[in-house]
Amino acid sequence: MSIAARREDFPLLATQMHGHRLAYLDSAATSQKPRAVLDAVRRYYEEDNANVHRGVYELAARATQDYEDARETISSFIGAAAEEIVFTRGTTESINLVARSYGEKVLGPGTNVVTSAAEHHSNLLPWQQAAWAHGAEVRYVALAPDGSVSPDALAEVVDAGTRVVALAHASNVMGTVADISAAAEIAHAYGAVLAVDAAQSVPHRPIDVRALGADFLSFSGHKMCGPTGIGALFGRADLLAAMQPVYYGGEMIEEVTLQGATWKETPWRFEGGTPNIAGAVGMAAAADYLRSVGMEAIHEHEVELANYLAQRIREVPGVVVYGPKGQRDSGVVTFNLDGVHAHDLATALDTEGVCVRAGHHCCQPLMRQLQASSTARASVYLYNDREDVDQLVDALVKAKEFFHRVAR
Ligand code: C6P
Repeated sequence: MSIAARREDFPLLATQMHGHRLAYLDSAATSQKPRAVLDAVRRYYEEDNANVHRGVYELAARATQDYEDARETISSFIGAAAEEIVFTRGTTESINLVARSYGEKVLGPGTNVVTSAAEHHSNLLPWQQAAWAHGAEVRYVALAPDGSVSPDALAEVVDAGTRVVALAHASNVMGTVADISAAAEIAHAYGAVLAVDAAQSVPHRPIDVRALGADFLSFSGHKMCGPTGIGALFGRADLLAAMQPVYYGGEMIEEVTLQGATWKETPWRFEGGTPNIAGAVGMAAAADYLRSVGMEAIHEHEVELANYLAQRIREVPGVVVYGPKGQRDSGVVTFNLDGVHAHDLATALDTEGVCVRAGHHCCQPLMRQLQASSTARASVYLYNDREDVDQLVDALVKAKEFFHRVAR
């Protein structure tokens, strides 16, 4: 299928922005939604809406079936079993859940969590807070110049006291991709678990949690063509089964007395309260949509486009591109224009219909290592094409001329 035809699946991409064709290059922040997802959510509300796991009537049974079918779809999308998928609000909540529940179980004085300075705050703060609450240490693996985490550097900091290695699969800033299987081997050799922040990988490449050796893996629906407010945590069945709930209340109990309570089996014990049923249905529709395009094809397309993008913006004098110097393996390209604040640049690009993100990208420690207060970031997805990239480059050249004229 041509990219032009694929773009037609995404109604919002037909929008004009400031009189220009929309070049949406911010899918690492959130992706656009195909009609298949919008239709699935609408169908759920129009035909099956009821609360799950409680009603004994037909409609409630249908809603429950939709919700549990969604779990099945999401689990098969990453090579897991259905009971290993906990629905959450997104990556942030998934990581907080693991850090609190698993952290409470394994962290204490003399133990450590290994992570890196390149992590998104959502994969840094939960681990810092969990470790410090239990008297454990947080260790940081040294980053390579391109911001990546090499297995050798990881092996330097993991030891017998390590209980958790928490790493991003794909960086939301640097465009680097970690060797997760190698990280898993290192973690497992010391009896630690590997918790993967897969917010930027599950939407973009084929994922098999078993092949990766991940023990926990977190991701968001909204970055993979699904709705906002829904995400998932994969946890190895034996690990989840030994963990305590984090959210107490309705839906997650077996029996409650005035003296205590018992919990449902996993994954339901982690899903206290009415879940985001429509969100789960939409996320599953998104996974089906991505699968129908093909995850390998999506990855190849993005890599080809990101390399074209990096090469083209490097040709603009005054542009600094961060991350890998050679071939890129993900769709994220971060850059700065000499003498222009990234926010000003992104605002100027917007006037030409180009959406890029600017700021610290929720990675302040990484920004300090880059010695940049902020950067601009373009990120591509399955619906982007060379026309988007060319529109960005033309807008960049125009912005550069404007800012440099103003500065003279
Ligand atoms: N990054 C970005 O523009 P949530 O917000 O929970 O869906 O995802 C958090 C998150 C965790 N890890 C990584 C690697 C991420 O990229 C993100 C979200 C967005 O880079 C919003 S800050």
